[in-house]
Amino acid sequence: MTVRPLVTLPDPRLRQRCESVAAITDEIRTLARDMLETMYDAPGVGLAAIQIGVPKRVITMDVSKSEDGRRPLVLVNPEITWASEEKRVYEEGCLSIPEYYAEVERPDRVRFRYTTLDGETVEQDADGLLATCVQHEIDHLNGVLFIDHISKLKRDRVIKKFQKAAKREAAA
Ligand code: K1U
Ligand code: ZN
Repeated sequence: MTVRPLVTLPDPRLRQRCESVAAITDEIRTLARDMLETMYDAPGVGLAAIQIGVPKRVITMDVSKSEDGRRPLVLVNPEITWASEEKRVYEEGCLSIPEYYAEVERPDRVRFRYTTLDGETVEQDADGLLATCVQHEIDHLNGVLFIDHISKLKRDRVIKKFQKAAKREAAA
């Protein structure tokens, strides 16, 4: 398993729509293993394949806070099939926008469907952090970032900050 480098703002790859996975191959299994390794190393509670530069509809998550072990989830071609009218606000972060956090309002509960690495189709209900995380990760697959859910003023400020940092790095 390999920890792969993270793609960060303002990399344009974060704005692309990712391709559906046609079949669960060894390449997809290796990608999922590397994503889990990268997510745990970061550390994060979720990761989308595009965050390591792979434009495929694969996400990993582990929102367990239990001390008795990890609860990794790998979702291939995930989609939200239902969302509650009730909203909840959660302070989100993003491994592609390091050290920036902001409150985001999203549906409180969702139902999502995905394919497992065994090729099985699963439909699952989520609330709490899992509901927030799966919405954040599916957004990544569509080129949407959590800063798109905050005010334009705040979004423009954070984008500018990362653009400046990237320019400084390129010049160094
Ligand atoms: O997709 C990502 O960038 C990962 C992101 C997921 C996420 C966090 C919070 C709300 C919604 C989605 C992260 O994991 S940021 C890091 C983080 O939240 C965290 C890190 C260590 C322990 C607990 C949380
Ligand atoms: Zn993110």
